[in-house]
Amino acid sequence: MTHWIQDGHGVVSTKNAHSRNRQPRPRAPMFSIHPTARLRPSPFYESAQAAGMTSASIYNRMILPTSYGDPEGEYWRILNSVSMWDVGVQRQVQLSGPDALKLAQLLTVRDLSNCAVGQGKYAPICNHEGVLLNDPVVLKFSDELIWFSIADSDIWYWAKAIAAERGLRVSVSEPDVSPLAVQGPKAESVVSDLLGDWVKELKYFWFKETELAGIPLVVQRSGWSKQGGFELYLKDGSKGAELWNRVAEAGQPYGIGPGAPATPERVESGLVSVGGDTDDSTNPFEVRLGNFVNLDVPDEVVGVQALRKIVASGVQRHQLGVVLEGETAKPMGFAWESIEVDGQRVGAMTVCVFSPRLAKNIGYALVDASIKPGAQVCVRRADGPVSGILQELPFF
Ligand code: THG
Repeated sequence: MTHWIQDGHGVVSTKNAHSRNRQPRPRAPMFSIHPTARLRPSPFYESAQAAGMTSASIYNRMILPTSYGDPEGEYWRILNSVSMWDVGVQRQVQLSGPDALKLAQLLTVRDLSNCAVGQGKYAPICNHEGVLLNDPVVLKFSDELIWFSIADSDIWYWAKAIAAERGLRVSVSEPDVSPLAVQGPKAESVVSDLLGDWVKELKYFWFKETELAGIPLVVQRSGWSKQGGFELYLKDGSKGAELWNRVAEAGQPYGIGPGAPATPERVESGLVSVGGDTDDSTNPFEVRLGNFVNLDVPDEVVGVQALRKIVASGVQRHQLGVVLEGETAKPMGFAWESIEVDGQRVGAMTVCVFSPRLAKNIGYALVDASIKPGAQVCVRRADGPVSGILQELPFF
């Protein structure tokens, strides 16, 4: 049993098996986000605030709630029961018109020719040099209507530019669509109680359009965790609070609570954060996304020719897990931390977080391809060097 203690300053500590690992963190200066029309709240923003949101990040020029004051409790809830996340920042880039499918295929190096109507695919977008720009989930409604559910970069401009340069008959727009994720082992019970048993038949990444008491939705078996779950894409931004409340109510018997994409869970699970774990020269092979690249897509697909050359000449870096020595939680700050072997820089740690399951600080290493799992490394951390061991990903 875990007992959560609020110390009055937003710092939460716990009395459980791992309490020796937890130290009060230096208190961050309090600030609030200045409202401006440049920065959009999601339709769930008011609900997230009412639910006690305590921290947020910025993603696609929107506010992404990241915690409700109890990060470790929120982590265990995703693992053991069910959590609901405002991920309205996962914006949709809508391609519509006779050349929608053609544009979609030009934009991603994953082969979409076998993507069925009603199916989603995880589909990396690269630039002409093969550098990873984004890793959206593609949803195919028809050959003439496709969504790219994007990560954090401005794919609207990119898609519009490629469409214009290639003379395609397609309109690129941003529809009124905002995902609410329901993640965890009990997510299926919550979503089937809400929408019906048919959701149990949905295959991984497949989706269906539906309605919940007049709230228009797309329901997909997906989400940025490896604990299973669904994403409810709200198609009417005026109904955010209504959807939030209905999910919270349906989830109550299963112990649902507000949460967010959890860094410890995603790192343990080996999920990539494009922009966080990648830099302006990272290609998909370097960060374990090679399985989502088809080198035999047509030459006109943006980036594929560069990727063929990269494969032919050998991929220079790869992404491994790193387990650090020490049992005190020391998450990473804003910047990558240098990784050395025998005093030589071989790459960087791109994320570091305390893993509650391993009771260690773990992270990702983007290192020279010659550095293999099992290697002993030194990470130049903010407060001094720490040794660690590299291993294959995922951790779980
Ligand atoms: N859901 C939706 N949109 C999104 C995300 C999401 N847009 C932004 C961001 N997340 C995109 N990034 C990812 C990264 C990984 C996965 C999904 C979106 C993912 N990957 C699995 C894996 O790597 O194991 C499965 C991939 C597969 O087998 O196809 O789920 O979360 N709507």
